[in-house]
Amino acid sequence: MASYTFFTNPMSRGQIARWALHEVGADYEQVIVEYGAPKTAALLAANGLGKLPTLVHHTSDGDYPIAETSAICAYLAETESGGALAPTARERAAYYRWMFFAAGPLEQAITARSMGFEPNERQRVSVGFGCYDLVVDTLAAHLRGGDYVCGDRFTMADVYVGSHVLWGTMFKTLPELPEFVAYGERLTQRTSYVEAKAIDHALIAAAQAAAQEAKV
Ligand SMILES: N[C@@H](CCC(=O)N[C@@H](CS)C(=O)NCC(=O)O)C(=O)O
Repeated sequence: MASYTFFTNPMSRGQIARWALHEVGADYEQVIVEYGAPKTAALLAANGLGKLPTLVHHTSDGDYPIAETSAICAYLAETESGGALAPTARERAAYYRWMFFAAGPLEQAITARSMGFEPNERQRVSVGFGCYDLVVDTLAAHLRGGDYVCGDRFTMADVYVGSHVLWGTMFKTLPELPEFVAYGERLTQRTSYVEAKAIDHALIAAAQAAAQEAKV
């Protein structure tokens, strides 16, 4: 049995988790979950939300389910990278701050805008992200200060934060600021990124071909 069972769909945040799995060289078996299909008991047992990605780590002490893409990334860095992609003491503040920033304010700001919600002055006080423009400017200012989230070294925070930046600039939910573009170019050259994307893109192409064939 592989060390990890990986519930995913190639057109999901599972792409981020796959990149993380490849960065640490984890041994995993994938379970493709079709959108709209009933959630299996195995997925729901691991994650009551039935959301993707969901990972189950099979260990000699038992099975550990883990969900939330940011948590999956952090877990893999700590558990599988021998410390290489986890933060050092000096990197820890930036690592956690920007990982949580991406999972919280950044994702909320993008989602709110894409669903047509722009908080007014009064709402900005209680909305966790404040306002979209400030979230974007704050992240860009941080990336201007170094090649990676923690400075000059790639860590797992870059898999998560970088995925948001790459996704956002590709789908125009983030502006194509020079800081975002340059950061994205550094990340997409990584072997693990290329390997992981190739798998998801092949799965997407196969699903599209099958759907096309079913129509004929
Ligand atoms: N907060 C979760 C969100 C996960 C999520 O919403 N996943 C979507 C795909 S990107 C999903 O599973 N959608 C299918 C469904 O809800 O049935 C995370 O960051 O992992």
